[in-house]
Amino acid sequence: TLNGVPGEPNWEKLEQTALPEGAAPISVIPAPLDVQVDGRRDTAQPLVPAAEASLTAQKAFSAVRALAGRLFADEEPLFGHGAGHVVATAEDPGLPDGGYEIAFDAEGIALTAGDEHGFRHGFITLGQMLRGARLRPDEFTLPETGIVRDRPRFGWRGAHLDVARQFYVMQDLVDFLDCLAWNKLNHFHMHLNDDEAWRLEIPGWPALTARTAFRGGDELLPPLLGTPSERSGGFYTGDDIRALVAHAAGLGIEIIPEIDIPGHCYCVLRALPQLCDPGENRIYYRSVQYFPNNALNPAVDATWNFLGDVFDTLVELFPARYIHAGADEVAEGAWLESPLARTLGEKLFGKVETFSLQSYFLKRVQEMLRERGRDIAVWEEGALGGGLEVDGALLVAWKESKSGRALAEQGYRVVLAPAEHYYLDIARSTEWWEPGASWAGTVTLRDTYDYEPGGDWPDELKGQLAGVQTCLWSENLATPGLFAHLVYPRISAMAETAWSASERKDFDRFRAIQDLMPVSHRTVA
Ligand code: TNX
Repeated sequence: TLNGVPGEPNWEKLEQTALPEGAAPISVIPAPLDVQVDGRRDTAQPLVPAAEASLTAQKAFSAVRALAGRLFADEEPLFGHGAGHVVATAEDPGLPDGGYEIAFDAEGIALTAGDEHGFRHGFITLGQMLRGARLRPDEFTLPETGIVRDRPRFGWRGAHLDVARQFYVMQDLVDFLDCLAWNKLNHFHMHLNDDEAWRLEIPGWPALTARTAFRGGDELLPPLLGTPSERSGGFYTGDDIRALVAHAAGLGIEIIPEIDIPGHCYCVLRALPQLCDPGENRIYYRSVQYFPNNALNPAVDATWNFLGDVFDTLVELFPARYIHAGADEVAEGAWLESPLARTLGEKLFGKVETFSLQSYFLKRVQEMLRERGRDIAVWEEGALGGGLEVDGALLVAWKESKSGRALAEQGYRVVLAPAEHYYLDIARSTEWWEPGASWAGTVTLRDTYDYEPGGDWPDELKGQLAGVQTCLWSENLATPGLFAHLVYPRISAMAETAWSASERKDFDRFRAIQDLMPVSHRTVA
């Protein structure tokens, strides 16, 4: 289901542009930090590891060889064993995390890295060079001499995917992870539930997935339009997640699971009525997306039993430091007419107020995660009403580019995902035929590319900027082709900012190379 063949029509109607004057003739995205190269090597041969490569280097080579084999299955292999361009490898613990150096000379190619990530990144760079040199030999080379020095700008180079509003089968996720890896992205934020569905099997709570994961199979929600397929519904078992986490780890990608609470829980409350306050017996608010009474109630004991089991499951399946607990878009008015919540609010704060109760809810979640050895991540609304304890908390800022700075000033660690630059569900242009949401305007490739994270932050706050990520909300992503259209190449534009030094960014250079990047989901298998 992958198609990275150059010459495919690019749906954003980018003409194929030439590499700008003075740009290094290598087809590498994201742009490396320092490139001085000359000459060209024969491109018929694949890249092969030296026999004496360390186990770490061998592991990275095998992972990248398999990755390229999946991404470009119809092409001549980029990596092999036996005859080819031998890549000598050496370890230098002095190199920065994930960084690498490649030296080209008459003796051959030598890759130096400080860790497995660095070797993987170096091999990906070499594979990208060789592939570009094969497919567009007039523009790109696998160099004869010179040096490439490279290291990532941010540690958090992420992509979020909403697997609640649409179900993605395992192969979809593997294809997407593979594309992330080729872009040197290393965090996959997996949005596992929303008002419409809950996608993770939780032992002891079968009604949750049975009643919510198959749209149209239950009275909770209307069926999806179109022909039912394997993508119309489903959920992930523990074994699915273990396999996915292992696949991602082999590519250097950490999966951050998100359980979106207390808001966005319409289907949970319908499937598990024991989580509702029985006194809250009428519709008294609707969420942004117009779901009635969709917030888990902190004053209902069963809420905490349920969440204990959910977090036990998450901690068992996902090794990541952070567990994301949502916290976005709790409707103003939530809990105000729940007698149990009113009593709790009066007791705790002497008043009943949605965001104070939200803060109480989230601090309790933060504590539950700490007891399980993990830290909490939330969307930026997690700072409302008193917020979280800043120690260890990570906030994902999405509302506008400036909101992240205010969160950092409060002491939080921040990931920037501003909708007007990094929301891939927003339409790419104002053309009448352009699919996508419009609430954040339009997000052109250039809007994504040009965003400068932390550009207006004072230096003393910059240490709190963990990195950047795209978000893909899937309400309207009914077909795989639409997914491809919205995700690529904007995700590569974000990846260049996540990885490359800002002075290395050059939109014209990026444009000339971007169609060599792989695309998942373009066709239906
Ligand atoms: C806002 S961004 C949401 C999602 C929607 C998205 C649509 C955020 C944390 N919440 O529930 O899907 O807008 O673009």
